[in-house]
Amino acid sequence: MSRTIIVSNRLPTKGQRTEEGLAFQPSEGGLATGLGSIYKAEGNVWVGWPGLSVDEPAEQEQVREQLKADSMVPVFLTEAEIRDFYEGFSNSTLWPTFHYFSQYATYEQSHWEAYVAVNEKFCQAVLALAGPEDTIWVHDYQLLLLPALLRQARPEATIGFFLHIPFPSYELIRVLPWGAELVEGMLGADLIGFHTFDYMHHFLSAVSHLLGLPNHNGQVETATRTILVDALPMGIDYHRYAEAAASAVAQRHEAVYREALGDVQVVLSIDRLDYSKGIAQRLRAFELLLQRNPEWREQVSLLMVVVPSRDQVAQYAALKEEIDELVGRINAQYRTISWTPIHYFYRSFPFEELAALYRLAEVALVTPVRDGMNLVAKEFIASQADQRGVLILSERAGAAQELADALLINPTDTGQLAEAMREALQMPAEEQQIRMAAMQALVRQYDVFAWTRLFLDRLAYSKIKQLTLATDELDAHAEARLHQDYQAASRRLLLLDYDGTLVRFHPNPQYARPDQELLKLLSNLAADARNRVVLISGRDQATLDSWLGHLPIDFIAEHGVWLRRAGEDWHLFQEGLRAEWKRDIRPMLEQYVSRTPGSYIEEKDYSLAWHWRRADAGLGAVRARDLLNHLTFMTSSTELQVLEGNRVLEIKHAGINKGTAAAQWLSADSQPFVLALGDDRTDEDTFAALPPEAYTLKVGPTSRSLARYAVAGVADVRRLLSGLLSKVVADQPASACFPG
Ligand code: GDG
Repeated sequence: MSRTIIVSNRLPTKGQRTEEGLAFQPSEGGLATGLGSIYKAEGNVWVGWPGLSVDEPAEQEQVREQLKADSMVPVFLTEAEIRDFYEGFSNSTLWPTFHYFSQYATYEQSHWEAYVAVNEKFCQAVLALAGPEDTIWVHDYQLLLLPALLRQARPEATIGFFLHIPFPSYELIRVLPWGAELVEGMLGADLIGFHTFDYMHHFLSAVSHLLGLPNHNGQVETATRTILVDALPMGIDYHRYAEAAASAVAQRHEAVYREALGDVQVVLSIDRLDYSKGIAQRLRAFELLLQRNPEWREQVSLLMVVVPSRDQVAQYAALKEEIDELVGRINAQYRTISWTPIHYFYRSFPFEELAALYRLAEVALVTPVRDGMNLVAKEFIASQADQRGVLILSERAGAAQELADALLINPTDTGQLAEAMREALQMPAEEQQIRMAAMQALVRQYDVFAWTRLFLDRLAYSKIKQLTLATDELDAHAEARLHQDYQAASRRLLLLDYDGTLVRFHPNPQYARPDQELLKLLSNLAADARNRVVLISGRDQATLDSWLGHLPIDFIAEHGVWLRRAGEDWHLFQEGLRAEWKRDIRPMLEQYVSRTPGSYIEEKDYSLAWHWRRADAGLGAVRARDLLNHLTFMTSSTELQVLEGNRVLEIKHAGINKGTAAAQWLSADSQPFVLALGDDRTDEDTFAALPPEAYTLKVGPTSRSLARYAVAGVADVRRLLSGLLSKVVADQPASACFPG
C-alpha cells in the first residue's frame, strides 16, 4: 500500500516534562492542521523532532511508543545538535540569509557540519520507514539536504519538497559558502514547491548560476531527471477559523475584552518575535499615527501579541529590548487615565482566545519586512463573519501575491503605514465588505486541504512526466552489453560529437582543444581495422583539420555541410549551397551581440552561429528566445533553418544536419554495431537517423532525448570509450536480467 511520509524538523506536537513524566499535546500550527488531514490517514506517518531533548534510550523508547499512537516517528537530537544544527545553521545562517538579513548571518563550519549530520540522521529515519511505493514529503529550510540524500539511497523514490520561507535572490545565496550544496540538496526532489512565483524564479536563477543547469517552463533538467518547480501558495483550514470565531466561547471572550478596552477601535498584530516581522517599524508607524492625527488619540488601541521565540539568540534579545522600550515610550507619552495606546502581550494565547482577538479587531496589521507567506493574514480574514474589518498587509509577505484587496504597504515606509492605518480606521463599511468578501472567497477556496491535494497531484504528475520522458541511464548492465556487442562485431561505426561530448564545454571555444588523452584515445580506436570513427561537429573544417586532421578518422563539419573521409579531401554534402543570405542575417546578429555582453558571432562557410555561453545566463536565455522568434519569422519562407544548440543559435541550410550526413556512412556500409554519442539538440538528428538497435547515448541532461541511454558527462564518455579498447568486459550481466 502506498503511504505518505511527512518529514519536518518539528513534529506537530508539543512535548513537555511534567511531574507525571513526559506529556505530548498536539500543536496548532498551520502545517499541523493542514497536513493532519493526510497524515492521520491509514498508514501515513510524520517524522520529526519531538521538541525536547531525550537522551536516555529507555525514555526514547517510551517517547517512540507514545507518539506511535498518533502516527508520529521521533528523530532525537542531542543538545549539541540542537545548538549547532537548529539554533546554529538553521536559525543563525539560513533564516537570516533567506529573509534578506545577511548582516545577521553567521558562517560557522561546525554548524554546517552539524546541519549535514542531522540531515543524514533524518535520512536514516525515513529510509527505515519508507517502502518503494511511498511518497515522501519533506518540509522547510532545516532539511534542504534531505531530498538529495534520500535520492542517493533510493533513486526511484517519489520525493516532494516545500519551502515555507522565502527563497531569496541568487545574490544572497551566492554569499553562503555552501550555496551550491544547498541547492543541489533540494534538487533531489521530484517537485519543489514555493509560496510564490518570485521565490520559484529566484530558485531557478540560483540553479542556473550555481549549477549551470538549464530550466524550461519551471522544469529543471539534471543529468538524470527532470524536476518540476512550482508556486503553490499555502492556505489555512478556513472553516476551523470561521467556526472558532463564530463560537459562543469566542463571543464570551470578546465581550470580556471589549469591556476592558473601552470604546475604541482595535488594531491587532500577532507575530512570533522575529526581526523579519517588522514589529519595531509597526510601532513607530503607530506612534506617527497618534502624533499626526490627535483626533485618533483615545479612539484607537494597538493590541499587539508577540509570541516568545529564540530569545536566547543575541538579535532576538536585542529586538525584544527595542520593542519593550518603544512600547514603554509610546504608552508613557500618550496614555490617559482611561486609555492605553498599546496593549502588549509577550506570550501566546490559547486558540479560542486567539479566535476572539481576530473577531474583535477592526484592523489587522500584518507588516513583516519579509515573510514566506504569513498565515495570520488569512486567519484574520476567515474570522470576519460579518465581512467587516480591514487588513493592512506588507507587500513583502508571500500572502500579498494573493490578497490584492488588502491595503498593501511597504513596511519600512513609516509614513505610508501610518496613513494606511488612518485609511483603514475610516474605511466605509461598504468598501470593507467588498474587499473582505473577495478575500474570503479566495482564502476559502484555496484552503490548506486544496493546497495539500494540489501539491500531491503535482508530485504525481512530475513522476509520470519523468517516466514518459526518461532515457535510461547507461547502468553497469547496459554498458556490459554494449561492450559485448562491440567485441563481437566485425565492423563498427562510431559517431562522436566533439564539444560537450569528447571535451568539456569551455567558455571560449578556442580553448576546447583536444588534450593528449583524447588524441590517444581516438587514434587507438581508429587503429582497430574493424572501426570507422566519424567525428561529427558543428565546428568549421579549419578548426577540425588543425586539431584532429592528422588522425585517421572521418569528419563531418558545420553540422553536416562538409564531409571528409580519412585520407581524402573535404567535399560539400550537397552541391549548389549558397551563402549570400549571411549578408542579410549577420547585421541582425550583430545587434544581439551589442545588446548581450559576452555573446559573439561565429561565421562558417554556410552557416552563422550566435553563441551566448559567455553571457550572463539569465540575459542570454531571454535574448536567445527573442532572437529565435525573430529568426524563425525571417527564415520561414526560405531554405534556411534555425537550430538551437547548447547556448548557441545557428542558422543554416534546412535539410542538412548531423543526421542526414551521418546517414551517408550508414548507407555506404551497414555495420552490425553503431555507437553514437552527443550532448545537444543538434545530436538528436544523428540519433533519429540511426536504426533502433544502434547504441545512442545522450551526454548530460536526459530529458526529451531520442537516445536510448544517458551518461552524465565527458568523463563518463572517455571512460566508456577507453573501456571498449580493453577486451575484458567490466560487469558481466546476470543472464536473468536480459531474458531472450
Ligand atoms: C512559517 C513562515 C509561512 C501565532 N500566535 C499564536 C498562534 N499563532 C499561530 C498563528 C499562525 C502561526 O502561529 C504563525 O504562522 P505564520 O505564517 O504567521 O508564521 P511562521 O510561524 O513564521 O511560519 C511563514 C508559514 O511558515 C507557513 O508556510 O506562512 O511565512 O515564516 O497559524 O495563528 N497560535 C496560538 N496562539 C498564539 O498566541 N494558538
